[in-house]
Amino acid sequence: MFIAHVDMDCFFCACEEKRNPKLKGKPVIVGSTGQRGVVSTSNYEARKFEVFSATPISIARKRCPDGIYLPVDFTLYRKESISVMMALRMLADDVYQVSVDEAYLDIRSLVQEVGSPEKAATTIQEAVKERTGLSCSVGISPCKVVSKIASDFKKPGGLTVVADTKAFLAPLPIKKFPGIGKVSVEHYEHNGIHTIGDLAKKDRFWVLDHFGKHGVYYHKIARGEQYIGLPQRSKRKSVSKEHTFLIDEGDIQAIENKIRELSAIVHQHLHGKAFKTVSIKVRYTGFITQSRDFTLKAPRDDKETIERTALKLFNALDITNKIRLIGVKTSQLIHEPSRQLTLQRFR
Ligand code: TTP
Ligand code: MG
Repeated sequence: MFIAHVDMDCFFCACEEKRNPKLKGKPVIVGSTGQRGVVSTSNYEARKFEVFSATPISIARKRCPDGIYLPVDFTLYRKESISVMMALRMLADDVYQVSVDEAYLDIRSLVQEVGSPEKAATTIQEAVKERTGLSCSVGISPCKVVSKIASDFKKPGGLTVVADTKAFLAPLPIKKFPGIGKVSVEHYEHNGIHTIGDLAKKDRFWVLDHFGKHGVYYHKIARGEQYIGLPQRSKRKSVSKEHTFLIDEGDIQAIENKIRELSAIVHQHLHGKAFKTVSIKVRYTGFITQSRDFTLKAPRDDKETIERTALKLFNALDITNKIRLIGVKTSQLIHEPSRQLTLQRFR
């Protein structure tokens, strides 16, 4: 099993630098600009001045008076985040987005295809760069907790593949475990546990007595005895989008335009998956509903095929009444090969 954790490098700042390349090379700080605000993030130039996420802006301005201070623009970051996730979905068997700038990926097939987890990590970084111009760090291991620690290991642009979990974790401070906060760290240190290796050396019952069930959870990971995977997700069988007109529509041109619009949305929601069947649904005034579908000879993953097929199905209908609702659906989704189809574009 190979789980990758992908985390964008100084994400908000990187988005700002992409929008305004003149910012590159200068210390940039994004956060609420008022005196009482805190820093959301800073780029690596600003971090040299000890300005980090959650540093009060007033302190940041003292430490880095020549920094460029920008307000938070979530609309921009959300847009970039969507593009990043689209790039990831084209490569992975499954993607679990956990925040605006990070995701876990099941990359079993990718590793097989490119030959090694290192190459898979490079492929991911290049794909994200090509699609968005942004840089990310990647950690790969069989356990999601370890992959998250690994992606943070050599930021920015980091690439860390963990072959020996126990050896990799041993020298790291216990606070590197996601979920072990300040209070827990004090408790662990008070009991002589400073590094993850210190925990691994202890007996399981001692750990249970001192740190409870949570402690045992981390203890097993520290010893490389437990791999935390990604939750199983049932694969979607179809992707569809419908539209109900405010007033029943009789203008064929307007309905065709709506079909084009719905096809584009369906295509976007497929996230690169291929499909074999395209269907339309038409509901007339009075609720009479018709649906038609067409199965292609071979799977396709492009918007034009959805649009063309949906329009053809629509034009073949004998329409005698106004239309209340129109829907476009793709089904017989191909989860694995579609990823390979799209992968070829990165080569
Ligand atoms: P992070 O991934 O923690 O940080 P980052 O991407 O800026 O930098 P790094 O290279 O170390 O990964 O968080 C992602 C974004 O979330 C970050 O750009 C801004 C936002 N954020 C906050 O708004 N407040 C916070 O306290 C943190 C930690 C992040
Ligand atoms: Mg980040």
